Amino acid sequence: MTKPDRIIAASAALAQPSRFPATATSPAARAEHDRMANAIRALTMDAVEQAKAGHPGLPMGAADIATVLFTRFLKFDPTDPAWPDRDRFVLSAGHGSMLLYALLHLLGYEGMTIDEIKRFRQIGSLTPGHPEYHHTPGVETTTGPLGQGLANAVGMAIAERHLATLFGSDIVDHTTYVLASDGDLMEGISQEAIALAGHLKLKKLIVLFDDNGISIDGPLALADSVDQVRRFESAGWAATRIDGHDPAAIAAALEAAKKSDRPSLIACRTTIGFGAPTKGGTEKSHGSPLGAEEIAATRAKLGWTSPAFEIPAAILEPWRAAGRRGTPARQAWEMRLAALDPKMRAEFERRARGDLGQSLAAAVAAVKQKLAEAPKEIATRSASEFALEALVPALPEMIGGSADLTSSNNTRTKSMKVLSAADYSGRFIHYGVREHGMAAAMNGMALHGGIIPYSGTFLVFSDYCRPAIRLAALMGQRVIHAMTHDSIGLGEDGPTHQPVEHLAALRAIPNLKVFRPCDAVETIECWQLALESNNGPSVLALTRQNVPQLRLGFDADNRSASGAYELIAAEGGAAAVSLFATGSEVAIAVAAQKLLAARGVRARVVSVPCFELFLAAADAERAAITGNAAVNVAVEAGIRQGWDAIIGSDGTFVGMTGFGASGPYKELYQHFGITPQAVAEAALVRLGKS
Ligand SMILES: Cc1ncc(C[n+]2csc(CCOP(=O)(O)OP(=O)(O)O)c2C)c(N)n1
Repeated sequence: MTKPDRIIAASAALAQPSRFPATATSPAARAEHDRMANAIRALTMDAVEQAKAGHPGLPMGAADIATVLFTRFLKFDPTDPAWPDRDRFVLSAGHGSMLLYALLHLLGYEGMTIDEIKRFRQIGSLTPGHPEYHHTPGVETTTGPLGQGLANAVGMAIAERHLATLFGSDIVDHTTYVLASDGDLMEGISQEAIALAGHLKLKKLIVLFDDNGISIDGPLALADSVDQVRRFESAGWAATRIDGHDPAAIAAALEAAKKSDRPSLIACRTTIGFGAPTKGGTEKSHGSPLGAEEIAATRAKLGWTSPAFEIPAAILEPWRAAGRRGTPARQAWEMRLAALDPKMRAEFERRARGDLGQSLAAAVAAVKQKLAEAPKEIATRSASEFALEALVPALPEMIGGSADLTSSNNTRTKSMKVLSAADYSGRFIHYGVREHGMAAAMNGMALHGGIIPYSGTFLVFSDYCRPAIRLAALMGQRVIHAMTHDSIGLGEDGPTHQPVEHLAALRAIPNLKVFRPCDAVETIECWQLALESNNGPSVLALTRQNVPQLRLGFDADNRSASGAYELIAAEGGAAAVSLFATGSEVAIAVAAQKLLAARGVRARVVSVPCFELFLAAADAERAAITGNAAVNVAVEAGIRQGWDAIIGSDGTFVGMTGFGASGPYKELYQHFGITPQAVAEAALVRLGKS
C-alpha cells in the first residue's frame, strides 16, 4: 500500500465508529449496552467494597453515559495514552474515580489490570482515591476538588482551538468531554469557567452533567434550585436535557453537540447508584460501600451473575474492541504528521514534548545586555514587561493573559494579538475578572500540552487562585503567574489590596516556586527559571513601585538560580551582620548596609529571590550563602513565617505583623518601620551597639 492509501484505509476504519449505530434501539443492541454498562457498575461495587471506602453512586449512575461516550464517540488509543490528538475526557467529579478506572481496565489500558482494580485506594496502586494525573495513564487531570476539572477542560479546549490555527485541523482536531456532577456545578469556579467558554465559543467542549439530584447531604433541593440548562444557555452554550440511562438519547445528544457552533451541555438525568435496590437514588450510595447484602441484591436486579472482579469474556471483548477502535485513527494521524512540512513537524513535536528550544538563552542574554548598557530604575512589573517583550517572540508557546488587570500586570506585550472567538490564533487572553477560573484554565492548557500559559493578577488575589495553583503544583504543571502589587508598596489602595501573608502562604505550597526579584536583572532571571521549571508552577511577585537596578554590569550567569546569593559582600573583612531581603526590600538592605558601615559595622547583603531554590541547594552551598555572621537580619514587607529556615529562630526580622494601611507607599514604609534605619538599628541592637 502506498502512504496515501494507508491513510485512506486507516481513515475508513475510523469511519466505522462502532458496533453500535447511533440509532441503536434493537433489543439485542440494548441488551449488549446494558451488559457493558453493568460491567462498570459491578467493578465499582466490588472495588469500593474491597477498599472499604469510595464512591459507588456516581460510576453506577453514569455508567450508561460513559459506555456510549467511550464506545462510540471518544477518540483515543489505549496503546498510546499521550497521543496529542486524542479527545480529552475529564472526570470533573473526581470522587467517582472508579468510573474512570473501570473504563481504563475494560478498554485495555496497559497496567490497569484487574489487580489494580482490586487495589483501589491502596498505597502505590494505579487506582488512588481520586484520579491523579501522571500517576495513572489515561487520567487527563487530577480531580477531586469539585469544579476544577470543568475549568481545566476550558483551558484544554482553548489550547485545542489555538493549536489548530497553527498546525491545521489535520494535526489538531479533538474534542474535550467533561463529566460533571451537581457539586461541580454548585462551585463558584464553574460559573467563571462556563462564562469564559461560552464567550470564547468553544464548540469542541462538551459537558455531560450527571444530573442525579443528590449530593452528600441528601436531595439537591436542600441547597440548590438552579435550572442548569437555562444557566448554561444564558452563558452562550447549547444545552439540552436527556434521560441519562437511554443510550440512544445519549448518542443523539452527543451527535448534536458535535455539530454545535457553541460549547454544549447535556444534562443527563440519572439515578445515583443505579441498580442498587434500596440505596440507589439516595445519598446512601454516594460515598460509602454498599455492603454485601445490597451488592447481592444489586447483582440480582441487574442480572449480573459473575463473581466479584470477574468480567465474562463476552462482555470484556466488546469493551476491548471499543478500545482498539482508535488505533487506526492514531496511525492515520501519525502518517499525517509524518507528511507535514519537516520544520512545522519538528516545531509541533518540540512543543508537544515541552522543550523550550534554543532561543530562550539568547533572549535572556539580550535583555541582560540592554540592562547592563542602560540600567533601569523601574517597577519589577515593568521589568517583567521588558522581559516579556523578548521572551514572547522567542517562545511562541507562551500564551499570556490577565484577569482584567492587563495594564497593571504588564503581561501583554506590544505584538500580542488577543485570542478571541473570532481569532483563536491570538496569544493574549482577557480572562475577565475570573482569577480562579483563569488559574484552572491555565492548568488545563499546560496539561493539554504545546502551551506555556502565563497570566497576571494582583498578588493579594492569589487567594482566589490558590486551589488551582495547588493542583498545578500537585500535577507538576508549568504555569506561570505574574502577580503584581506585591506589598504595602502598592500604596493608596490600602489593606484590602496589600498582600501581607501571601508570600508565606504561597511558599507553603509544595512544588511551587515563589520568585520575588529585586530589580530588572533578577526579573529576567526569574522569568527564565520559571520557564525552565517544567515540573511545577511558579509565581512571580512583582512590585508596583519603582526599584533601583542593583545588579550592574553584564553577568551571563543566572545568579537567581541558587535561590539566594551574596549581592554585596562586607567591606574590609568578615561580616558581623548578614542582611537577607527579597524584592523591593533588597534596596532597603543595601541602604542599611551603608548605615552600618558608617557605624563601623561590616555587613553583607544576600538577595533571596526564591526560597524554594535556596532551600533545595546542597548543604555546603546553602551554608556558604547563609554565611556565619554573628547576626542575621531579614527584611521583607510581609510576615515572618518561613524566614526562620534562613535566618534561624534567633534571627531578627523586619517586616509586617498585621494588615497594611491606605497611604502613599513611602509613608507606609515609614509607618510600618520597614526602613534602612530600622534594619540597621535592629542589627545594632543585636550587636549591643545601639
Ligand atoms: C471543593 C470541594 N468541596 C467539597 C468536596 C467534598 N465532596 C465530594 S463529593 C461532594 C458532593 C457530592 O455531590 P455530587 O457532586 O452531586 O456528586 P454525587 O453525589 O452525584 O456523586 C462533596 C461535597 C469536594 N470534593 N470538593
